Amino acid sequence: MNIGMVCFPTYGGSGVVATELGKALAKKGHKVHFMSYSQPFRLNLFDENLFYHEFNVNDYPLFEYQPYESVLASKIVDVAIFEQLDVLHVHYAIPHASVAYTAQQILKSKKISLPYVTTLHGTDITLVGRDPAFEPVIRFSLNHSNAITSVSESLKMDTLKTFKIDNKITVIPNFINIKEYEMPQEHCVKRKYAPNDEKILVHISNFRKVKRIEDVVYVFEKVKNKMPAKLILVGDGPEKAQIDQLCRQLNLQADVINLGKIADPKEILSMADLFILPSETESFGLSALEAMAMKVPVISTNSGGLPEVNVNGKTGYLSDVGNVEDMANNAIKLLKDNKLFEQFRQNAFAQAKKFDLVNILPQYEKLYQQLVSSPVTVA
Ligand code: GMT
Repeated sequence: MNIGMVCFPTYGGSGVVATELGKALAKKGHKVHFMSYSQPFRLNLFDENLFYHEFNVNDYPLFEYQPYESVLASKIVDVAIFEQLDVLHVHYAIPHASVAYTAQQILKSKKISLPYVTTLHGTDITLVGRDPAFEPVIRFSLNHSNAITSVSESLKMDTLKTFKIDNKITVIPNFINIKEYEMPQEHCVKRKYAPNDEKILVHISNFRKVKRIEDVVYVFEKVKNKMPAKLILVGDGPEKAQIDQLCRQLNLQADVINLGKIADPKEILSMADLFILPSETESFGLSALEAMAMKVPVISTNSGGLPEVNVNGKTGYLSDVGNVEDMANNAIKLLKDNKLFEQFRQNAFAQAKKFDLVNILPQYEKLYQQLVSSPVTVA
């Protein structure tokens, strides 16, 4: 199949899912055409069957806001015609679902059929999508998607609660390629960050408010009061400066290591003892799954789709949003009990295996196949 893939190229779960999906489809012989304004950060263009079509959104003085949607729709039309796309897969509803609809209508006028799949990732529904200003456009473009997928049952429920969707929503969870996590990782860096064998807590995100990174710091402070520990923060974003300040206020700066943006966090995760994810809302929590695939138990909130990934008392612990006391107690309990900790590590890995690529990829392929075999009418 010739598959068009649209995603945001920036650091974020939706871009990771789109890129890893595209890479896996390309390995199976499909031709995958990415369209974006810059290269998605995990995309390797030397891989066979992967293509990248960049577009520029011109900064004309008349525009206070650049016409991203129009340029992207034109790019989709162009790529669909010249690469003979069979199906288009857009990630993150805003604004990609309505852009896909526009492109589909333009192609229809040229008697070309292009079904599109919209994958809902999270904040496109739970945060940004809640803005009533988007409602008519999101509802319309989702109802006109030829298929909608959501990354968790929880996000599906949130979508149905927020928007009047008559269309079917199929849950296809986030995935990892477990084989890549079974490979031995480089461990020499552990000595660098934890020279005295301190426990290592890790948080990875794009540092937005919704991640509640201050709770990561408070949990770490409580853990550090009980045992030697280090906190590794991976990522960058709007909350970063405030978090640095908080670490200084709490006099933790010597034990907090900031690594900034890292495209592939496997090496960092391989030296982690615990992964901390105290998000306000989290539709799935891909970073938690990546940690679990590396046998790292997860201390998280119970919000959104997190309970579908992190099993309380088995692969980690779940607490109410903001309950740093509970999160810290759970972390300390696990870190102090070697036998329990080892059990959680094995459980985390076993749970992660359920989300292995080999189980998830066929679900996307089946969906594309269904759309291709019943094309949209181009009358
Ligand atoms: O919030 C992020 O970290 C980025 C965001 C995105 O859409 O780029 O992530 C969302 O999509 C991921 C992939 O499907 C999910 O695993 C994350 O849980 C989800 N984030 C939130 O719901 C906050």
